[in-house]
Amino acid sequence: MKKADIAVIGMEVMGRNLALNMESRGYTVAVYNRTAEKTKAFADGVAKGKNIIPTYDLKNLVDVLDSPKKIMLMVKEGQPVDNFIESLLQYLKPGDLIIDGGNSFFKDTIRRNKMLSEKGILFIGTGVSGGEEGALKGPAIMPGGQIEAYKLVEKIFKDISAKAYDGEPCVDYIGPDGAGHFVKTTHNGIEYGDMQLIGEVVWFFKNVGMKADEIADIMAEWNGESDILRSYLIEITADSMKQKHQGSDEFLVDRVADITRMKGTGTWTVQSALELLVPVPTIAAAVFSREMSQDKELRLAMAKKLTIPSGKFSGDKKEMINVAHDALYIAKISSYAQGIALLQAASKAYNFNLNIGRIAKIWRAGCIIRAQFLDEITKAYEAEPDLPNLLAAPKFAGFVERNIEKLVKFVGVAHQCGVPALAMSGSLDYILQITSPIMPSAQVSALQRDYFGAHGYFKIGGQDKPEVMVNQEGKIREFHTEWLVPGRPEKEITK
Ligand code: NBP
Repeated sequence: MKKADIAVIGMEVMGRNLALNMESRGYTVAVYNRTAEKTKAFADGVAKGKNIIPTYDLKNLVDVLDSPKKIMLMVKEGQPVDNFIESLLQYLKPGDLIIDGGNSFFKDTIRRNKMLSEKGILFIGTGVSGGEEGALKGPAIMPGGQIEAYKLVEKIFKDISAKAYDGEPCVDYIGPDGAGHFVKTTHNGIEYGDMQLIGEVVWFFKNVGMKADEIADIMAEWNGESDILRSYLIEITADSMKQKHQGSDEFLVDRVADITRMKGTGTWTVQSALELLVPVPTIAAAVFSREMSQDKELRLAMAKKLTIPSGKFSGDKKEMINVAHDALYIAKISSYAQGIALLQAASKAYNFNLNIGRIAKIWRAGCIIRAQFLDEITKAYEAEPDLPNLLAAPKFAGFVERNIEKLVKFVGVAHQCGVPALAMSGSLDYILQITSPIMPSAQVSALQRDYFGAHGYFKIGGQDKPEVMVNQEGKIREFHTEWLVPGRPEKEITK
């Protein structure tokens, strides 16, 4: 019997569909699942007659594989991944490869990579994005690990991945150990941001009196061939908003509870951002909004206790739709700028050696945030690899300068109408902060910290000289005021 080229462990939607995808590209795939019934149902169902070998114990799974063995885990992240790695180890030899394709936490991936490489086993932690359909027809794949490990599966990954409009496969070697999972996690954080931003605009439209199908039409227009907002998420918003509630004339969106659950990657993105000191207000707003959405009982109770006065929208609806369009685009640029800044900081901190232009390229198709906008990001980083921030790219900077007042207007009008817009305003304030040579709030809090805690402060040359004062050797000069001493003398701190 022909040996299998690769194995997939985990027969839930992702594992099943990836196995089918691989088989459809000419590979023989061995499969295994903890609960044997799922393997059997798969083998007797859609996999019947295909080059898919069902196995019911791990030794058998490894035996039917060609060497070096390539085994892809598509199971729930966390302990199940560690358990499978431990069980597989007894059957593997140096040079064999384990791939974790689930949404694992990147620090777990770094740990597993280290542990396995000490035993000579290669390990890839890879993001696989695109959900159920992507796994079957072509996902975006973000593999991290040893380059020699990637070489073992490069062809398979390229064959099964989505292809961008120019035919390029949406997969590329991301970097060592946890790089792939970090990039996938950040991709999901950016996805949270996109979803929240779109949700806030849709909710605003609803609050100014538009019906779901009317909003669906606007979204469909925004997904037009050459529209700057054209993206998968806008497309599915348009499609899902038209859906009627089964057996009634109501729209489904009007009957769906305002509770968005989450699995963890958005939270990990924000946690990493906190650890690496990178502000990601839009992504954090998306996570916080999901948290707030889940406390339905609290909101129901609070709505009875506190009535927030709000105005009614009285402006021109058509004009407001155009305002919202450009406001959403700017908010999106801001959100991606935050996500990319996080990738860059992680690249430095963990030596991931990430190439932002190439990562944006991978995201052009297959994944949930796919959009033509990503092409612009790739071009921006190809033209200027050392861009200080995405917002500095001439094309984006120009658009923001010309249209920022629309985001200002959107946030203002939404708030006047009592519509929360945490992510939209987070995006706006991020732009306002990052372009402020002097952040007044920081000046005030620096003084407060020195006053109550003698934490010291730096100085600038004056309101017209925002650069921080340095000494002759170029070192930043630090000062402290003796707040409680009469005359409040100031002294320079020398370390
Ligand atoms: P799930 O995330 O629902 O995981 C189901 C699989 O994990 C089954 O094979 C199940 O075995 C196995 N499993 C569990 Br649960 N607990 C286990 C344990 N203690 N020991 C051994 N196996 C265990 O499946 P999925 O939605 O196909 O996702 C697979 C991976 O891909 C996950 O990491 C997920 O985060 C990631 N991912 C999912 C999507 C998506 O759209 N669903 C997209 C991108 C990435 P059992 O059948 O015996 O219970």
